[in-house]
Amino acid sequence: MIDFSLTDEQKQLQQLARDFARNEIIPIATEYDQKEELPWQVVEKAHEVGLLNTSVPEHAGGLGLSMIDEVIIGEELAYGCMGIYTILMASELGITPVVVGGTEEQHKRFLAPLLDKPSLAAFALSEPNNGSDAAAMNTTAVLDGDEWVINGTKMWISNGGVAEITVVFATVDKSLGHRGTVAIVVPKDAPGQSYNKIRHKLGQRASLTSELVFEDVRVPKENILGGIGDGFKIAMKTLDKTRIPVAAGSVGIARRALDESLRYARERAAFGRPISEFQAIQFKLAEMSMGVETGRLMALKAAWLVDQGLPHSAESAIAKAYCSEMAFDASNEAIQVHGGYGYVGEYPVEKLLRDVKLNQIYEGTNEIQRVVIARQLLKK
Ligand code: COS
Repeated sequence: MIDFSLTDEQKQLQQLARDFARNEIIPIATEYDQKEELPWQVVEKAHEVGLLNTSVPEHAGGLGLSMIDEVIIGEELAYGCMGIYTILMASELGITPVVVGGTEEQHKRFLAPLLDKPSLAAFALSEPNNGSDAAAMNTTAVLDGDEWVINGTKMWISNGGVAEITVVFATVDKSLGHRGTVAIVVPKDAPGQSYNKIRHKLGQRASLTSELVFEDVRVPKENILGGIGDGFKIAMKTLDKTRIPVAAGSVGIARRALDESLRYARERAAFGRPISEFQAIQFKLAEMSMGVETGRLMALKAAWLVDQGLPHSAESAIAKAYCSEMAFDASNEAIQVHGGYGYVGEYPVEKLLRDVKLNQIYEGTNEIQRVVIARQLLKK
């Protein structure tokens, strides 16, 4: 049986996230984009209303929301601002490897404290010289008695430097390739960590993106998730899940592009009538609507597979790549509908385009998504 309706709880969640975007995100989005600053008050408010760290499992005291729930929330929050949504989304990204690769005891130890106060998590895989080839990581982890000693530099880390916990992927022996990798939880207060905020990003400027430096950082040996050799696979299993919220966020951006275009097209007159009466504009609106509808279905289907415990690598890659490209096109067309006004900051559409560009790059470039999809096709 196929049922496209949301449950009453899901409708409430959607309304909560929609109100949150309208009241807490949209009013400050431009300001924080211009300031290139993380709006911590949004993290506090999200914690207060229950929209932060929602994937922490129930046995660790969290809400343990399903992936479908995450998709519903993600579309609404990104409608407000993709950069601000990235702060919350990246925290779920930092939580997911603990959920995927950790024991119940580790879930309680690392994730329960995140719920006590407004707190963020982070996921540190990419390095200055390794992005797509994630297994080629150079950050090292050496077991010294009862402690791991971590050295190296991680790059492009969302929430890097402010997160309470960071899951760091490292190698114990580079010659072993992915079989030498480990995933280790590093608390913020472990000495030897420093970070550099990356400035002058094209978009998503309200989210903090950092370079993280680890110099002889020592953590207990019990902070490893899984065992030696599991790091890369934990990262892959994580990304198979967390690419879906990127897809959902992209749908939110596209819906915003559509709404802004509809509003403007009704107001703006040319040749004696509103531009919404011209087919050239109507077709753009119709294309955007087609994209929103198809993108949302893809994101929901991938999420449904996750929630059913079914294989979902290809579907999450399809949703991520399709939705981010669809939303890029929708934002681009929204600027075109707005003409010259779309090109300046007075209207929000230029920001949509700047923000959505990153959705084609982070959590695996869209070229890597195609690699994942093609490998699944050829495996069959
Ligand atoms: N789930 C579970 N295991 C997986 C997996 C997945 N989705 N993908 C690969 N693996 C396993 C493979 O089965 C293989 O295991 P065995 O050696 O035991 O058979 C191992 O991992 C290595 O896999 P593979 O040889 O396919 O790895 P590659 O080095 O060729 O890399 C890609 C595969 C390119 C897909 C991977 O490096 C990738 O996703 N890169 C992008 C990273 C990324 O998204 N970065 C963004 C960071 S967050 S901003």
